Amino acid sequence: MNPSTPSATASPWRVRARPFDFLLQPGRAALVVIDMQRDFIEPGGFGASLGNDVSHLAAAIAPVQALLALWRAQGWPVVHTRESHGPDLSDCPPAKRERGQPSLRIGDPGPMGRLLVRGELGCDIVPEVAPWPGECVVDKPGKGAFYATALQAHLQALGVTQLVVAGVTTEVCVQTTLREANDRGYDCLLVEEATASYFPAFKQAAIEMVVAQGGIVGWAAHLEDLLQADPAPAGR
Ligand code: TIU
Repeated sequence: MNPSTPSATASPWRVRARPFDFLLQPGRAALVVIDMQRDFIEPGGFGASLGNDVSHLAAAIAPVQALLALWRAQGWPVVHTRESHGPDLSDCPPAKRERGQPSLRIGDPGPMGRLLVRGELGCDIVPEVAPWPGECVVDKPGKGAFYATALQAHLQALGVTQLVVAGVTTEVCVQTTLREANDRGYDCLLVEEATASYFPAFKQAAIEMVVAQGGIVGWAAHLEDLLQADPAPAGR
């Protein structure tokens, strides 16, 4: 059997999580890696132009690598997203471009090319977690990965019902995507070590908001608990 083909008989993997265990369905859980782009993670990009200390985000790289290794080894679906705009910025609302007082705005030239513009170096995903040929890359003009993209159609075509979510930043694009996905009926698991924020307190608060009220938005798990999850025997 093609390993990426979901089997109705495959046992779920029981992952220790908050607010309660997450039963990961092999082949039906996509790994969604949000916006691991140079423009957010490296100096000189969009995140830095907003005045942020980008060094906080590097901590997510190795955990995302570990998740990618697991999903690729299993042949499960992987989705990468990029917050990005076309060169003419026709998909960038003026309200987004003109917000605040950044040192550079979306589309302005910086040391890694024009900020958040597709085709520029800064818009690329950092090499450590770069997409493999054939993996789905969703370019999104908003903070959420479902807004103005084909993500939902792609997931439906694959039979995906669960999302395991990683990437940056926790309280902006990750949280927006989690909320969009939750409203669309996906069970979402956020991997704590595989997400990061410019503001560690915001990261923690966002995680707590997800799992509060009985998992009002979804679940959160530690990376090791996901990596050590095993196929649960029937009935476990
Ligand atoms: N500024 C910030 O924290 N994040 C973003 O603008 N985009 C994403 O989170 N990807």
